[in-house]
Amino acid sequence: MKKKPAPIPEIVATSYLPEQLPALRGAIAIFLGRSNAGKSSLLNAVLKKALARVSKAPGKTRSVNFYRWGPKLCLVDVPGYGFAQRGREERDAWKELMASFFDRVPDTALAFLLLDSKREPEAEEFGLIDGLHERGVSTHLLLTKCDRLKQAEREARRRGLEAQFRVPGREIPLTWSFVSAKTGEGVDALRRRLLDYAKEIPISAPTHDPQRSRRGAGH
Ligand SMILES: Nc1nc2c(ncn2[C@@H]2O[C@H](COP(=O)(O)OP(=O)(O)O)[C@@H](O)[C@H]2O)c(=O)[nH]1
Ligand SMILES: [Mg+2]
Repeated sequence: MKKKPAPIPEIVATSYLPEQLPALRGAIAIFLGRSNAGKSSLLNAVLKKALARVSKAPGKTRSVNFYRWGPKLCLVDVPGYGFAQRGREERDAWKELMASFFDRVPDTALAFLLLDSKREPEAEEFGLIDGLHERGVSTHLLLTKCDRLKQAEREARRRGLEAQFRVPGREIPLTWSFVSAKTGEGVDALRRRLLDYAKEIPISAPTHDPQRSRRGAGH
């Protein structure tokens, strides 16, 4: 049997403002994490195409970027929360954009939270994990840039995460894996996971309800 060619990824929207956000339908995979975590690099590695801009200076991306990959799957590069130092106005605009975006995210979405494997998870990461869990969105933690870790550091990281996330009474079923956009480690597995996920999700009507988005803006 002839193998089906891989779908060609394309940018479908770049939203700087809430009113520019597109309706979300079908399989939605969101990539979150603070600025410089490696979101754009990983997306490019998964898509095998340099669509997302990789920044030299942290905190550059302020738009939510949507990439369509095949008829059903939409990958979303969500800007990081690492530029609070840029001033109040910009921070407030970012918060509003995030609130509007999360209002549109269906509970069938799949979230990938990226954390630089050299960094410890902090309040932002725990907050995002809890917030996504409350919305019923499954979340997988991706420990990025793992090419920079020695074997012993990996082991330490693994044990640290067990201690941080497997706390008795904390019911959040979080899974994680190491990835590197540089060496490709974990990238094929992630790509397969995305394609399998897309197979499970029917193409549905847009989930965005403007009424709901006005009421729910509270991030
Ligand atoms: N060593 C290494 N560096 C990476 C990797 N992925 C990203 N980087 C670097 O980390 C910085 C931030 O990457 P970027 O993808 O723009 O992060 P974003 O802000 O989360 O989108 C850039 O300098 C990248 O070259 C990786 O897998 N390994
Ligand atoms: Mg980026």
